[in-house]
Amino acid sequence: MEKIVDTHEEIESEVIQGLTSPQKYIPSKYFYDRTGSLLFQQIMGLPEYYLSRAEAEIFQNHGENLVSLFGNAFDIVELGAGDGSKTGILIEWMLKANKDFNYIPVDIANDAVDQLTSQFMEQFPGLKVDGLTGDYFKMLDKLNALGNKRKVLFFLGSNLGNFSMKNSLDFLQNINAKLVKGDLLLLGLDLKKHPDIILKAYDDREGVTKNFNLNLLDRMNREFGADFKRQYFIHYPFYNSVNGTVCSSLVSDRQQTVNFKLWGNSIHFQAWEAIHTEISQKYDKHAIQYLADKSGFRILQDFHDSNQYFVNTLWIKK
Ligand code: AVJ
Repeated sequence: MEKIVDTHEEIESEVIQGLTSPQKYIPSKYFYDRTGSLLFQQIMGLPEYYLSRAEAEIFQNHGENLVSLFGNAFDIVELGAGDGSKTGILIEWMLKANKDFNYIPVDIANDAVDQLTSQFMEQFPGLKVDGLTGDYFKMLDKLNALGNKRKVLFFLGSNLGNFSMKNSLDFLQNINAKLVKGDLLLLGLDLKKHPDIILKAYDDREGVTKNFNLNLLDRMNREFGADFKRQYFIHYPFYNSVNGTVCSSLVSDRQQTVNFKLWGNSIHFQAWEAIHTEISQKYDKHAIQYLADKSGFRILQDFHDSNQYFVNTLWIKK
């Protein structure tokens, strides 16, 4: 398995740039250290977090149909594979249909890739798994080296939603440029629905999502010698029904200064100043069509769960 790790300089400049900008932020990829990955797995099992169940339902009910559109021989590359719990359902369908394929999971969380690789090799004897750890963008450059079978890229779980619409478009165009005509992209996207349902998915009763969000600060303390006090920050997500964006933040409940021992920076917070930690975009048909059109893909087919909460949309490079 190959790893491309961000350098200390890259991490320092990303984190400090975020925390010294006029609107403070921490890039959401920093959620996924070991603790964060475990917390996200817990989130996927929460009653409020409908996304994972909806996608699993789609794969159970429509997986056979969906994988029949892949052809007979191809390589699956999954960006942001995580624990692969839903992908396993599609792999079962592909094995049942005797498809000839390799599976290449890519994730920022090293532990997740290691675990997924050993789990899938055990669960699916004969399946060829070859994982990669690192930032999506760096990993895309590896795609060329894969050989000339058709590529089927998976980007599931509404992971695209962590990008702004503009960055999503850039990213999809980037992906498109790395593919050849006829290659496929399977996206999992969360759809607009009643705002209360959406907000609750990011503000669960048990407070797991709150811990997931606050773990960012703990991680800064653990890895970069910061002295964030998590009790002085409030987990505050909200859903903007106008643009379809859930915006998650940590709000400083007082004036305070946080020091990063490792780098020697002091970050000052005014009372009620926020750190923006994540966006989770919700889509509709028009937005999805727009993204496909502008990034050089054609929509082959859409698959929905019974509630129409979520879509898996299969695109082909034009
Ligand atoms: C993994 C990015 C799809 O935005 O819904 C879950 C992460 N954040 N709860 C999402 C997340 C808070 C999740 N994604």
